[in-house]
Amino acid sequence: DTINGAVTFDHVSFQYPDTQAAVLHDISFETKPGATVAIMGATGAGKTSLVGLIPRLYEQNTGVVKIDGKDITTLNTEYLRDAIGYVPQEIILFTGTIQDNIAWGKEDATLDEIIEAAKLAQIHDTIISFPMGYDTMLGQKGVNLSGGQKQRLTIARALVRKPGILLLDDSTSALDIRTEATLLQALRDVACTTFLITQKISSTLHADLILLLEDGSLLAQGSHEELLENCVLYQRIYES
Ligand code: DGT
Ligand code: MG
Repeated sequence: DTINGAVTFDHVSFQYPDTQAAVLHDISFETKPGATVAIMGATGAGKTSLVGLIPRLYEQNTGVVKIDGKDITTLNTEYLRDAIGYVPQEIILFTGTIQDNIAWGKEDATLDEIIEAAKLAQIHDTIISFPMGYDTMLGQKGVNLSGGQKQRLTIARALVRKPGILLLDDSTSALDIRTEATLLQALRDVACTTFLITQKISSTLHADLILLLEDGSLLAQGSHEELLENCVLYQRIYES
């Protein structure tokens, strides 16, 4: 069972179980399968919390989250975690080969699948430029990757499962504008719905939908042109 990747939030609110204050307030939006959704907002605005609700890392308190029209609370969690690729804000790489790092969590991935994921993540050319290619060791005994290379490696790790939805939590912050644009286009080409948490206007320019969060509320949503016209905060971010 693959998913198409239509995501709907319908009046969703959320607070962490151990706290009193709500972190997300009455969030509603919907995306088409294969869409690029950029999420912006200041630190603490609720961006990571919002994307965490999609694979049910946390349960929303009120409202409904739907994937392909189905309430996610009725879906099997194993299935959800398999269908959704999640690249967390903190990068985790271990001492081992590049191939093993990409296959982490999906140890039965074939080399062909690993290469396909690396190509999609725009890191294949870098990998084959190393004398040992996919067998290159990372860490103390091997190469040291740049921040942007590490980010793309962890994106490849998520893509090896061929997810219908990809969650990128600030995972393109170290990429140059062109590489990021190529990555987003490649994800579009394979119809992978992509949620991209970002601080950069360059990443929002081509998004189908931009969600601008402020203190856990959706201050504005729309395309770049729509937000430029209608949202003072977005204008300010654009001009800064
Ligand atoms: P960032 O990554 O610094 O740009 O910030 P966001 O936008 O990703 O914010 P987020 O969702 O991590 O945090 C929103 C609020 O929720 C903030 O007041 C901190 C709080 N919060 C985040 N994670 C947890 C958690 O695991 N437990 C509790 N109790 N609160 C949390
Ligand atoms: Mg965050």
